[in-house]
Amino acid sequence: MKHNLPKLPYDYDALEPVIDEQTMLIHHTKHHQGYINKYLNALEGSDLLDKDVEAVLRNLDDVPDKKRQAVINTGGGYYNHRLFWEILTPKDTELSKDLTHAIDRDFGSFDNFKKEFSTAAKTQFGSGWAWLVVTPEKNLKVTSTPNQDTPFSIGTPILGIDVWEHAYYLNYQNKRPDYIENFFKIINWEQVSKNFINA
Ligand code: MN3
Repeated sequence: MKHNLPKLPYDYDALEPVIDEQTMLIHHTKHHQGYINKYLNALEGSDLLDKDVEAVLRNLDDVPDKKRQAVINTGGGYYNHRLFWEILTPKDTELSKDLTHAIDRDFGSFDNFKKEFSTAAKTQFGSGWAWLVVTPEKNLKVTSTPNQDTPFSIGTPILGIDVWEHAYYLNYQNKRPDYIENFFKIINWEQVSKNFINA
């Protein structure tokens, strides 16, 4: 199958002022493209390239030992950013009733969820991601991962925030908490609600 850099569903400057045009351009065309290129290199000649990267990451036991860490790093970067672009939007969107109910059930309230997610994002030491995942029991859970690790061992991610400095440094420098707070203004809740149904 083809492993192309996915087109963004909006312009590079569409998420300003939350995320600036230059950050989006570099993040998409350099970082994300770089992970895809390195993933293709790591698995060159392997029939694992016939599968979608998500299927490969969900079945890491099928990856040869000496390629596994490279797949975790580069395939993770490939997959994580693909999800990240999808769950952002410049438009005002709303959570579905189902997702609202599930958040209330599992976190008590949307505010509690936001607090827990933001704390996970703030306290992820160094580079990584914070996630909202759907567990196999269909519960919502907040978690975080280092580097480009994916959260599949805990559940299917439906929302994630990239807290690598490359995601925010031009605009926010060391102020990761401000980036996280503003991130909530550009979440595509329609897409997250779809992800919730499909998880
Ligand atoms: Mn990134």
